[in-house]
Order: sequence, then C-alpha cells, then structure tokens
Amino acid sequence: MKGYKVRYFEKLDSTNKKAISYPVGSVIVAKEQSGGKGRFRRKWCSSRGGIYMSIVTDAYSPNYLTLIAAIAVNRSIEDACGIKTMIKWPNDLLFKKKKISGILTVISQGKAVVGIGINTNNALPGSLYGKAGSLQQFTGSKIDNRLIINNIISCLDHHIGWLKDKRYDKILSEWKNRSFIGHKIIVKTLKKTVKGTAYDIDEDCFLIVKDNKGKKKGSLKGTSL
Ligand code: BT5
Repeated sequence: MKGYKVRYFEKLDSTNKKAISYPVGSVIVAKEQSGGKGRFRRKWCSSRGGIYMSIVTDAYSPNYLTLIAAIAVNRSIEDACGIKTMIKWPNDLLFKKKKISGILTVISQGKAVVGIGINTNNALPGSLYGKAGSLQQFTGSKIDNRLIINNIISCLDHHIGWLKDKRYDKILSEWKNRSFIGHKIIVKTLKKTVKGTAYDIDEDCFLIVKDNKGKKKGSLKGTSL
C-alpha cells in the first residue's frame, strides 16, 4: 500500500494501544485481540477471524476521522462482499440491524489512531446474540480480510485528502448517503434520551434529530441506540 506500512501481528491486547507508539502512516493489524476496546471503556469482542486494525494518521479532528473511516469501511465491505451496510452515527456499521463494525478514534501524542473492528469470519459470543452479526453469516462464504484491509487503507487515504483540503461538505454528503439519516432512532446523550428521526449532521459532526416539536441537536458525547 503506497505510503503506508502495514504490520501484521498474531495476537495483541489492542491494536489501538500498540499503534500509538508507531509513526504516521503505520497500520497495525492483529488476527485477534485479548483486550479490544470500544468507547467509554466498553469491550470489543475480538476472536480470531475478524478484522482488527488501527491506522496512524496526522491529528485531524477525531469526529471527521470517524466519519471518513465509516465511509471507507462501508465502501470496502460493499466492494468485497456486495453488502450495503448502513452507518449509524457516530461510529457503527449495521446490516439488517446487526452491528458488523465499530470505529474508535483516539488522539494521543500529536497523532490520531483510527481503530476499526469488523466481524468477518469470527464467531460472536452469545451475549451479542441479536445485536451483532458477521459478514460470513450474511454472505455464507469466507471473507477475504486482506482485500478489505487494503481497500480500507486506500479509501481512508483518499478521504484524508478531502480533510487536508478542508472539503468537509464532500465528507458530510458522502457520509449522509451511506448513513441512517431519515430513519427513526433513539439518541441517548449524557443528559437525556431523544426519540425521533435522524434529520441531518452538522459541520461539527453533531447529529440533528427531528422530534415531534421540531429540530433538536444531538451531541457527539451521546450515543444512538
Ligand atoms: C465501538 O465501540 O464500536 C468501537 C470498536 C472499535 C474496535 C476496534 S478493533 C481495532 C481497534 N483496537 C481496539 O482496541 N479497538 C479498535 P462502542 O460504540 O463503545 O461499542 C461497544 C459495544 O459494541 C459493546 O459494549 C458491545 O455491546 C458491542 N460489541 C462488542 N464487541 C462487538 C463485536 N465484535 N461486534 C458487534 N458488537 C460488539
């Protein structure tokens, strides 16, 4: 992959944790993780067979990096498996209402680490039954992880170009086309829960939810259910 150095590991605690000590342009991939991380100290189940990768980039806005990573994952899954996932704000990709992928972007030591987990050929624990799914389950065939990983890197790199050029409008419109905008949702912020329709996303990457009374602004500190 031009300009990127991909390093493969058999097993890591967390690719995000490992990646932070590597320079910009590094990609850390593990076949499994023993301590995969989600947001708010949640766990990411990372058994062998799935994709667990972290890309080290310059420290752009983490909100925008999460949006472009979601676009890259959505496109790469579609190209490799013909499955159109839906991006659920802020960091999930769903297919048939099951979570297939999650993204965790962190800024540290003047760099950004974009961590991506995708359920491809991995088994999922019973605790996620009904909530999560894998691409192998949905397609009935083995997924080519390397193909998806390489696609994600080139797609993310392309969209980092948009970030460099400050083409936020292009990013937002691409994200909206692939997202749950227009769907009924429940958003839980730190203070309240808002039920309504996902209406739009603003230039700060905040979700705008329309309820019966008009427009309301969600907060990236919240999480959609
Ligand atoms: C996320 O957090 O969705 C971000 C996940 C990021 C994982 C990647 S893997 C590579 C890199 N290295 C890391 O250590 N992390 C990143 P959040 O929105 O907080 O969702 C976490 C919730 O998703 C959990 O509380 C479970 O309910 C659910 N979950 C856990 N493992 C899952 C899986 N494999 N598939 C689907 N859902 C899962």
